[in-house]
Amino acid sequence: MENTSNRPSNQETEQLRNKETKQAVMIIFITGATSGFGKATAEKFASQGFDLILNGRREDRLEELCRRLEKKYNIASITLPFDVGNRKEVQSAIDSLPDAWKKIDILFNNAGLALGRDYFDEANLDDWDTMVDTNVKGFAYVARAVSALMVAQKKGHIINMGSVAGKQVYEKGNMYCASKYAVDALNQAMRIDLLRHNIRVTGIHPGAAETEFSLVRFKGDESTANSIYNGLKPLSAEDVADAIWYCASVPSHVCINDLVITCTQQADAIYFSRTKA
Ligand code: NDP
Ligand code: 8X3
Repeated sequence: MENTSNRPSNQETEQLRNKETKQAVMIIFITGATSGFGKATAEKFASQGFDLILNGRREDRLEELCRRLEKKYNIASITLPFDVGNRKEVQSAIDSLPDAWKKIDILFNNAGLALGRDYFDEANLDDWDTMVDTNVKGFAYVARAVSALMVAQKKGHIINMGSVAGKQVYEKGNMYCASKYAVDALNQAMRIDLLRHNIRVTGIHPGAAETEFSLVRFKGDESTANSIYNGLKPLSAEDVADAIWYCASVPSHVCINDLVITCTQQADAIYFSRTKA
């Protein structure tokens, strides 16, 4: 991927890293930044002075977000559009980063989706494939590629997006739950295997949050998507971004291993207390 004129060159970025305070600017790489948690986390970290590498497949949204946040917070950013499930695209996009942008401090490994909510015996196999390709394989490809950069720096923080669905299986959750259980396992695996490289690994496991998640899950059916939040004040993307900021901003000798976060009306993946309309 070429460095276009409105993105900082290596030299420009080094200057940015050393601007006024002479303090290094921190870089966060966020997958799935075109919407929901990824987008809110980009705004949160930009507001704290982080430079951003933003991924997603919808390039127009990435461009718009980068330009807006650069202007609002005086930070630098770079768009890195690719499909996380495409192994070659993942590696070549990360390889294409200018050297200065390879000094990634935090990876928010967030891109993912649910597709369908069907009984196991009736589930759509294409939906299963897409969820596994994105939530498990894509998730692992990105972390594998970025962790290699962090190993070279002998530091880093990987924040993995799990779910309450990766802690408890619910009816018609089958393959989505399985993909998030895999995230939970890989989150633990990364923490163990990267321990010797001084890399922190955190799993975030939200409950129901109002993003584009349900609209995607129900394939554009707005009324079914909205019904998921009936009688609830669900988490917002900003609530989750604040929790991520907390995990990232604890002292460097502290690692939040696992954080489960739900709205007050949700106890776990199954139990809700909904108010009547
Ligand atoms: P959104 O649908 O709002 O955002 C999903 C993001 O993932 C989008 O930016 C989308 O970008 C990106 N994405 C999806 N597939 C790919 C792909 N193949 N390659 C690159 N990017 C991709 O949902 P959320 O913000 O809610 O979801 C983010 C994560 O949080 C997911 O992993 C989800 O499973 C998890 N989660 C969500 C919860 C909720 O209730 N909302 C609760 C718990 C966990 P684009 O389409 O542009 O590629
Ligand atoms: C998203 C939350 O409960 O819809 O992971 O699975 S849930």
